Amino acid sequence: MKTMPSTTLALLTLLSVTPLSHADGMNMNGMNMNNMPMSDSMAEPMSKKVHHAIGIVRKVDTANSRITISHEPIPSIQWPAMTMTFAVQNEKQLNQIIVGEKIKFDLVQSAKDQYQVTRITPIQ
Ligand SMILES: [Cu+2]
Repeated sequence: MKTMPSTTLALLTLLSVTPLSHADGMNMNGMNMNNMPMSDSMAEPMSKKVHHAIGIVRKVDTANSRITISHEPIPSIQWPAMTMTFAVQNEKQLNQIIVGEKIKFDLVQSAKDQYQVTRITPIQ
């Protein structure tokens, strides 16, 4: 008689629903940006103000037009240094980008708590 211990089945079920990677979860929500000192007095209407930043490329996701960057502090939006994933405005921006290289990039607010990369320039 063939028996499979129910504990084994339970374990397999658990494993199958465990996320294999947290890399894609590194967005603004995951970073707990809500605790950052973005004061209400600084609240301004969503503008197309361009912010400039410098960082190291950690991941390039051309299929989803996303780039993960360990960026330096960005004083204009009061961000500390962190690693996070951005949507890029045009996936062609990712064509020449290599993981590990240092870049300067521009970002513009695209929605509440969301910023989109509008330009990427490798730094020699
Ligand atoms: Cu950030």
